[in-house]
Amino acid sequence: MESGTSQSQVARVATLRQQLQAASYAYYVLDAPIMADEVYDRLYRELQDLETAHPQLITADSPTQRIGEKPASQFTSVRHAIPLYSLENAFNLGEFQAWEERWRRQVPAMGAVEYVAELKIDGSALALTYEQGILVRAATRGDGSAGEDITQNVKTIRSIPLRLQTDHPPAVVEVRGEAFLPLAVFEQINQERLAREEAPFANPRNAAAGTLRQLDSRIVAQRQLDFFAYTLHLLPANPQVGPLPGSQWQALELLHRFGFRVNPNRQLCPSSAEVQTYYDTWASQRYQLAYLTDGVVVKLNDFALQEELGFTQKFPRWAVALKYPAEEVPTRLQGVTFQVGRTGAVTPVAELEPVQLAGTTVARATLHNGDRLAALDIHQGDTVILRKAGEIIPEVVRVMPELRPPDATPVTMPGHCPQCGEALVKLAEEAVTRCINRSCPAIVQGAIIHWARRDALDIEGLGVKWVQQLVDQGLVHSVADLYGLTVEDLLPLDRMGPQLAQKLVGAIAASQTRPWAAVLYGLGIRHVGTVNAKTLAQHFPSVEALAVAPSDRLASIDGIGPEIAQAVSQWFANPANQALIQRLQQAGLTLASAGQTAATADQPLAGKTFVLTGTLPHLSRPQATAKIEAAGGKVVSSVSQVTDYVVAGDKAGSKLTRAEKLGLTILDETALLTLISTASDG
Ligand code: 1X8
Repeated sequence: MESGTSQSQVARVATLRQQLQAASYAYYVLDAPIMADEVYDRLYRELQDLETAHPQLITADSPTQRIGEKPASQFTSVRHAIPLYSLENAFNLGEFQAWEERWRRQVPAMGAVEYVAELKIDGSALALTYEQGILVRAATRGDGSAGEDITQNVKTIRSIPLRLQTDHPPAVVEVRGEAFLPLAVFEQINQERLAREEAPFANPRNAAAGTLRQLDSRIVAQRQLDFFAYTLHLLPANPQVGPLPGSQWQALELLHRFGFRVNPNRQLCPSSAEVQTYYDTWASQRYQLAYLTDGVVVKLNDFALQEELGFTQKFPRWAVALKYPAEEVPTRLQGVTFQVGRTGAVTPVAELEPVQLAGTTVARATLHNGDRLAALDIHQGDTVILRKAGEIIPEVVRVMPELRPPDATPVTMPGHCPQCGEALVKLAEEAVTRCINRSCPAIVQGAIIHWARRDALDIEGLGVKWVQQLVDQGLVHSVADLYGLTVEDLLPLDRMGPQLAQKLVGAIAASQTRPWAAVLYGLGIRHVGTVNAKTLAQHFPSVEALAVAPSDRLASIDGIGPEIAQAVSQWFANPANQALIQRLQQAGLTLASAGQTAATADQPLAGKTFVLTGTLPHLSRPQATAKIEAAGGKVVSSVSQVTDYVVAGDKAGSKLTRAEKLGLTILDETALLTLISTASDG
């Protein structure tokens, strides 16, 4: 024993921990407090004082270890010993029955079976590892094969035991379940965020996932996350724990005995008829719960049968998620606003009387375009039915003409741009209505924000608030104007200072070195994203060459279809765009490849395709790409049989898994560099 620590202090620390742990369990897991808050606080402080005086007495499972630590710089990746599968979805009882028939075909002559029906919690999956009964690691689901180590954050969740409640803990056990934010906490966090002028979370699931990935666990500690356990894996099976659970139902009971919150609304179902009743009941009662659920999970109870059925590539065959239909709610239309995007597309947006929909408050919903507006036959003051597409984006699905106020006028697309007043244009073959005024402030603003993007001209610090002011104050009418801006021009902007202005001017100047492909992408030509821009830049080493290329020549390029080709040649045919290119050339932007031509057969990596995944120790992605391309190789984004090499760094995800499955050659950074240099020598 350490000097200065008496036997009685050791005993006292143990007693305090035991009492605090029992009180916390009663409060957070059982919802049945056994100790007054003041008493808890007094005992907690006594323990804290003893631990401060005798740091050697601190243990990983002490209740004092839940408060969070100083910020981490990043999370490390952890590979899951057993993959975290996702569940196959069934969207109605018919699909559930089809699932049942499918598994039954695999085990012919199987008689009656038991199912366990549980609520499907709309949160974030966690895998918790306990060694000798102590929580040693908590990981996110990640891509299912590897997640992130968020142990410090998870320790702040009060309903997760730091030590299993058993005298004979298994050597290693992994407990899985769902971390979630209770709705009341979610609403409160969003109110606080709005008060601080921060963007609110879209839904409790995002809020929970975002909170778990907070680098500062002290913030996590304040967020009141909660957790329901739903499965456990003994790694390996450990005889001294006593009889192992032979079924899901027994596993849930064991989890409960270990000290976890296990959802009380579980049900052992002797047949699929009871599953259907369970589903119907919770489909209508789910909004009475303090947390969000998005369906029910149905599992075959018997572990032996589960094992016999096994897994597909993606899912267990013995479980299914029976999802609820998207919720629909009525609300009143207060008006329709028209937003003008970067491409000039005008989008009608419904402004609504705020309503609760699938756990969040909705006050706006997109109406997409004029065709959709006409199809809905939406009128001022209409009562509309809202639904969440993919549970996130609210949509108006239909209106209720029977509740329409008398003399209500239909909502139609405006004839003129709400931003600049110019006449709008709608082509017969398109659903979109556009403003085609190149100096429309909404379009200019959108074009500049796109231009400044990381994957385009990468102008750091040129965010919406500056762009808005630059355009509103007439300092900038096109992206080319950025290159004439001086520090003095910027100083009058609201909240601008000399240092910031200097930095911004510097960042704009630095963008002149961005490669031709990035500039081409930055121009914002329709259908020309980063990939097409790269393809075009490879085939046309300069803007002059591209500008004169006929549409059919463009369309003959692998990956460039007729639609893209037409958009490109139309863009360059427009005199205003030709003038813009000329100004960009004068401003010193890179509008040609640096002495590079398309890959030729004598280049060492000609014809080889590469996929990059994860973070390399020294090279950034653009650097690695440049090296590969300089040697004639091609970098593509998705892994397939025809990929020659996969270059994997730290935190490589599903692409690496896929590459391994396909048996492709996997390189690390060193191997890549060796390949390039030896190939060049050869
Ligand atoms: C996901 C979920 C499961 C359960 C509840 N909520 C979820 N989100 C449960 O089994 N009670 S199981 C699961 C999965 O296996 N991906």
